[in-house]
Amino acid sequence: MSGISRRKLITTGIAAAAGVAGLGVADRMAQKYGLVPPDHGGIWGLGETLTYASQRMLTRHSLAREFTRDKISKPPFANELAPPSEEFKRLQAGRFADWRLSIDGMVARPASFSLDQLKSYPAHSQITMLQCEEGWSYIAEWIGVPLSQILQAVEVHPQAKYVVYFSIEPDWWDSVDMADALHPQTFLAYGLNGDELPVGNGGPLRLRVPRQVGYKSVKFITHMTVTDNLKTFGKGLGSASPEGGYAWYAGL
Ligand SMILES: Nc1nc2c(c(=O)[nH]1)N[C@H]1C(S)=C(S)[C@@H](COP(=O)(O)O)O[C@H]1N2
Ligand SMILES: [Mo]
Repeated sequence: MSGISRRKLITTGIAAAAGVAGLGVADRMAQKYGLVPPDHGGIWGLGETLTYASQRMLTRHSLAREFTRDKISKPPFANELAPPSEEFKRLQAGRFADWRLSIDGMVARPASFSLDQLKSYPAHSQITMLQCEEGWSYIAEWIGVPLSQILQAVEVHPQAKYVVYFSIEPDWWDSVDMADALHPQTFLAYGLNGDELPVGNGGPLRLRVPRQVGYKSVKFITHMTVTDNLKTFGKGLGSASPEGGYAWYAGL
């Protein structure tokens, strides 16, 4: 497909999603509101941009479905895990007292939080479904602090566009845009179903992103960077997932 007709299709999709007339308008909107995802594959990668842009237009403020307590899955099953590293075992032996979440990048006050410090913020909870791209899912109560609270504490620069987050597992890192980072259901989760978050489910600390597919909810979070440019991370596609063929934006 030629560059021009691709572009036309994208802007037609955005125009439809936004309910505006005219491809020129839609084109300018896509640029202005940053609706081109980092893994778009070319100037106008058709599928990814269309999905991301129309989801963002339609669901920017929507909430993931929350369930009543009787819908919680028993027992919550966990995905397969790689064997823990020596570093992880050392932290676990110390009951995670030395676990830290550091935040840097486009923030006024880079900081490092212990679990106790994170728990000193008002705890929030949500009963939501975690859906794996492989087709299975479970419903659980997630307890933690909304990421927005912590981003507020470190004072994110107004020009910031993304939050990149890293696991103690080196292959696991991802990012979300500010709409998802500041979304009220995006949690730094340290609890599950009234208890500590089990290691099998990403304990002691995991990012919970309930509006996207399970792989965005990265386990064992140790570091976050706030940025306006994803090109300098990994292969520049926004996360490890597109490097393996999965979409950066995996909205439900
Ligand atoms: N660090 C890390 N995070 C991860 C994974 C992983 O293997 N390592 N698996 C991902 C995938 S593919 C899914 S579906 C969910 C599974 O969450 P669960 O183990 O709580 O079921 O975690 C995601 N986060
Ligand atoms: Mo998954």
